[in-house]
Formats: sequence, C-alpha cells, structure tokens
Amino acid sequence: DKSQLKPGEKFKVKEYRIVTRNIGVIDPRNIEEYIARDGYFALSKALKMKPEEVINEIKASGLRGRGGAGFPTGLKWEFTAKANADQKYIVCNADEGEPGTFKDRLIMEGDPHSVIEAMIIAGYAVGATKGYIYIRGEYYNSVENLRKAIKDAYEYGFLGENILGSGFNFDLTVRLGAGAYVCGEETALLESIEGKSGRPRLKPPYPPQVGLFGKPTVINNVETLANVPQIILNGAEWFRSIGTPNSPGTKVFCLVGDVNRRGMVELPMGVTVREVLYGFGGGIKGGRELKMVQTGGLAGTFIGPDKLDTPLDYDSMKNYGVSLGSGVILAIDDTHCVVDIALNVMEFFRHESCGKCTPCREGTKVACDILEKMTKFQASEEDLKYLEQIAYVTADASFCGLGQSINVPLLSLINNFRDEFLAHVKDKVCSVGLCKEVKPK
Ligand code: L3W
Repeated sequence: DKSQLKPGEKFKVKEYRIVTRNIGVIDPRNIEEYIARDGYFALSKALKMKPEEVINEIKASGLRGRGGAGFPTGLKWEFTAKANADQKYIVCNADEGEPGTFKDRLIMEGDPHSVIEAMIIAGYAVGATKGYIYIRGEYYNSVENLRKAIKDAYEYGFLGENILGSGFNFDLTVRLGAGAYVCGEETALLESIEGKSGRPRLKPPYPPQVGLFGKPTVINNVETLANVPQIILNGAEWFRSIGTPNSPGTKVFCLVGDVNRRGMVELPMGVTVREVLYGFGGGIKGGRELKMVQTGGLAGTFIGPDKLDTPLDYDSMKNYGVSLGSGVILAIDDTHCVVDIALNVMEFFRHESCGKCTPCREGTKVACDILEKMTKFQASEEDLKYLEQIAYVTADASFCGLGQSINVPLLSLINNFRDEFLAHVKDKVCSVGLCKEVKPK
C-alpha cells in the first residue's frame, strides 16, 4: 500500500493518556487503587476553590464536548450555574450508541471513578446536588463497575452528605437505557430519565436553562467528564499545551473496519487520519487498497484516500469537510460497494428514527427504497437525483440531529463516488460484483 510508512520511518505522534491513564493500570473495582493514582484529589482541591473558580478553570482549559459536537464545557457549566432554580442536575450521557464507538464503555469499565469524581466536581461548580448517569443497558460490565464505584464512593465520603467536610451534598444514580440510538440525543435522554418514551424536545431552550424535570441541567459525555479531574489537578495551562489552540487536549479514537489493528487509542487533538490509520492501525488488512474512510461515526463524512492528511480536531469539519464526531475512524477497503455501504448506513437511520417527525421517518425510508433499487439495478438517473434531494430535505426539515445529519454520509458518498453510483443506475454494473440484477416483479 502506497500510503504505508517507509521501512524505519516513524510517526511523530505519540499516545497521550489523560482519560485512559488508569485503564488497564488499576483495578476499576478497587477505589483505593484509584485514590493511589491521585483519585479524588481533584475533588478535594475543587471543594477548597470557589465554584466560579472551578468553572473558570474549565473554561480556561478550552475543554469541549467529546460526544461529537464540541460545545465548550465551561460555558455549559456557567449557563447552569447562573440559572436560578431550587434544584439543578448533572447528567452523564453514557448512552454510547454511535456504531463503531466503544470509548465510553472502556472508560467506564476501566476507570469508573474518574467519571464519578468529575460529576461531583461539576455539581459543586454549578450548585447541583443530584446526578444521573444514563447508560446503555447492554453495557453490563460498565454498569456493574459504576454501581460498585458509586457504592464505594458513598462509603468513603465522596458522595452523599457533607462531602469531605465541605458542607456540599451530592447524590448519584445510574439509569439504564434500552438501546435506542436517539436516546443519546440529549433531550430524548432527559425524557427517558423522566420515564417517558425517548423522543427529542425542541431546542432552545437548552438543558442548561430547562433540562431534567424542567430544571437547569449540565449534560456531558463520559469522555468529556473523564478529563475534568486531570484539568483541576494540573491546571488549564497544562491542558492547553496538548492538542491544538481551538481543540485543546486529547481525543480517544476508535479504529474499526479493514485495518490490521482495531481498537481504541488516545492521541493529541490535531493528529491526522493517516497517522491514526497507519501509525496505530498498522495499515489496511491484507495489504489491500484503501477505498475510503468514514470519520466521526455513521453520521460522519466519507473521505477518499486523498484526504488522509486532514487533522482531526473540532475545526476539521469547517476547514476540510471532515467530521471528528465521537472519534470513530472506519477504514473501508476496495472490496466494498459504495451503494451497498450507503444502504447499510441509511438502514441504520431508518431503524433508529423515532418516528416523531415526518421528514426523518419518511426520508430515511425513501432513501433506503431508492438505494435498494440501485443494488438490484432497477434505479434510474432520476432516482439518483431524487436521492440527493431527499438527503437535503431530510437534513433541512428534521426535528433533531438524527435526521438533520443523514445528508453528511449520503452526500459525501455520492460526491466522492458519483461514477460508481452512475454505473449502478446507467450501466447496471457494480465494480466489486456485489450487486446483482433483479427484475422488478
Ligand atoms: C446552551 C446554547 N447550550 C448548543 C449545547 C447543546 C448540546 C451541545 C451540542 O450533538 C453530535 C454530532 C455527532 N446554550 C447552546 C447549548 N448547546 N447551543 O451544546 O449541541 P449540538 O446541537 O451542536 O449537537 P448535539 O445534537 O448535542 C450532535 C454526534 O453528536 N453524534 C453521536 C455521537 C455519539 C456518541 C457516542 O455514542 N458516544 O458520542 C451523532 O450525531 O458527532 O456532532 O449539549 O445543548 N446556545
């Protein structure tokens, strides 16, 4: 493969472990091993600071949401702190449902206390006394380890009343989701905690103003929270010395697909797609040609091998049309058909659409119908044009992020591989021989 490193050549980028620093190092079910690695020292330090000083430290660090959207964490905390209410909440979005993403699971399994410690710090900073971790029900080991960690944290006086003699109280509960992708959308998640069916709310108002049970609520992703104790301990300046000016810190990437080594790796923000794929993935399986890479999860952009030097940070979408998202890097070799991939992606969204709004419910269905016709060589050029229109309309008119993002994977596939789509509709040819003609009934 031409993109591989030359013999003896080394990648400059090295693993940098902040949120994964304890994973595989400590026994996650033993709180004393966490404490021995500076665990709960950040909480102790934060409780001696003023709440606004804690928020200012997080703001100064430049930490941004690691679930995908990259919203500044300190701002969310500040909005919630400034909101007037008798009750406020901290919610951890642990409903990791993005296909190919498993970083939050491994963080919660391997270092549950880092998330718990961060939530207590967030509670102190914004004036919230209750927290919920909303986690995928299928994540059995994470759920078990979190529950054990919460029980131990209560026993050691890190949770409950008068934490470390500070006068601050904080309670934490785990809530299990039932596997609906849309429940990872923050307002659907809130509905689900409230015992309703997980369907998104209209935004604004945003959760920091009107959140759980109508009260001001901070919602942060697992990986975002796991950064917090280290920022409080080491300071904003230390955090800013890693990554890029607009995206400080690290990102945990999940490498999946046709690479030699699949798995999770934490790297400084700004690392390139090539460095992740070849430096850590060890290149494409079986020495085959790389056909494309999808970054950012199933709602992310498909890019061709010409864009491998794109840096991965929160500006990459704006500057290079490449999404960072939740950090998935999916490698796809030349044995795959683009139409089949597009159908696969759209089937996922059709299945996971909650049905609340018509554009998403119907748009994903129509897109699947057209793509299925293409795989049977029954579609026309008009159908391809209609598919592009459906992508725009669904994205423009859908109620929440699920339907609003289907244009990204679909149009990036069509724009990068238009010839292959045209071959299916005009010449009735599939370059990899996967699609076969089926006569309409
Ligand atoms: C207060 C304002 N808060 C925005 C908050 C908002 C939310 C956050 C981002 O995520 C990502 C996408 C995919 N006052 C505010 C405000 N906020 N304006 O900022 O909001 P938004 O709407 O930009 O994005 P989002 O819908 O929360 C979309 C990624 O999520 N995704 C899937 C991710 C999956 C995982 C996983 O499985 N672990 O992370 C799918 O689309 O990358 O970038 O909190 O309230 N004026």
